[in-house]
Amino acid sequence: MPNWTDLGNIWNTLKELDLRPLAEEAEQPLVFAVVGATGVGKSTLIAALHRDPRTQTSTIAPTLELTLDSGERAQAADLIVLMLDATRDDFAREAQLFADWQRAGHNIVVFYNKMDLVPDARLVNATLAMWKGARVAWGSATDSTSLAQNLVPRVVDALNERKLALARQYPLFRAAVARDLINDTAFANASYALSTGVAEIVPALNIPFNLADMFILTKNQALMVYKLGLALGLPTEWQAHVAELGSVVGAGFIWRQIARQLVGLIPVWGIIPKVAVAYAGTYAVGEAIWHWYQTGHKLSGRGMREVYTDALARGKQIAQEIVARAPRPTRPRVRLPRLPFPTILKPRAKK
Ligand SMILES: Nc1nc2c(ncn2[C@@H]2O[C@H](COP(=O)(O)OP(=O)(O)OP(=O)(O)O)[C@@H](O)[C@H]2O)c(=O)[nH]1
Ligand SMILES: [Mg+2]
Repeated sequence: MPNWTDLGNIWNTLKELDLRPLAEEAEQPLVFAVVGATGVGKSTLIAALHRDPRTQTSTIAPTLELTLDSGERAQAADLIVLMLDATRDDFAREAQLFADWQRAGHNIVVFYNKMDLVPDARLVNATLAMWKGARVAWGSATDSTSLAQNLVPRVVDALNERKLALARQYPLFRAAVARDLINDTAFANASYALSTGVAEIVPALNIPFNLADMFILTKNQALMVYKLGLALGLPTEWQAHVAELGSVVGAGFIWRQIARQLVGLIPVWGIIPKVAVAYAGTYAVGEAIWHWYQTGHKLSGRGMREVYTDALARGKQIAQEIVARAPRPTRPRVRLPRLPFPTILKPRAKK
């Protein structure tokens, strides 16, 4: 029988999973076409898409830079970014191209660039109605903070099905995609923990999950770790993730750290602590990886404790929210067929 450390171990779990579809998804080339008038900022934006803000290195990914005259070549791209100079308002040629692309069903984000040069942001309101049905963003290609706040979430939304490829090939999107992956998995694990009911505490393990729960939660966590590695540009072999992230994600360790702090509350609080542990254990692993990526260092003991504390606070809050929202389980009313009144047989006389 597998023991606790086997079940809680992300790396052992990864070994068992078929990871090829995820790796292929992440490596499938994703093509941007950035289209706009001369000098609008296309090259500046393209450089920002590829630059890793942490290492200041750049990825190589296929991106088309197209002027308005060759705009029809944008049709080959997975996403068309139509770039506008926000200080102008004569977008006749842009509107024509936009209409053609829209008719052909292309994925388009309209981006008002050079907002830093616009004296009054309301100016763009005058032309906004031209881009009906598309996602519209604004900001400055020269300012990565403005891109992160406004353009990035709209592009991630437009390419929601291809998030891994997006983040892997274009570092500008890594923070947003990593955040989504961590939140989605932590939430999925919390919902799963809710669905399996109030925990009995397995005494030897001191965690509020039974072995079947542990298997599912750890599997989701393992997939999250692998996807994060792909999104953050690690090689596709899971062994490489072990080498890079192994000590960041100490095996099974995090579940226990988190659970230890909450497990005593189960008899009093019912299901909430269990849901909170499922959320927080997953969230903490994700955060540890994100920290490693951003700083190049693994978290110190104190840093890790801060991550737990934060994860637990979130976990409790999310648990309370999803428990309040979940439909209350009603006891199924079992109607028994009316049975004929039993005839009482006289015990047979012993022979
Ligand atoms: N103030 C400001 N300047 C910008 C912004 N984006 C780009 N620029 C500047 O605009 C100039 C043109 O930028 P590019 O990125 O070369 O524009 P482009 O569309 O590639 O130009 P062409 O390839 O010549 O058509 C450069 O000097 C950029 O620094 C912005 O958001 N704000
Ligand atoms: Mg250029």
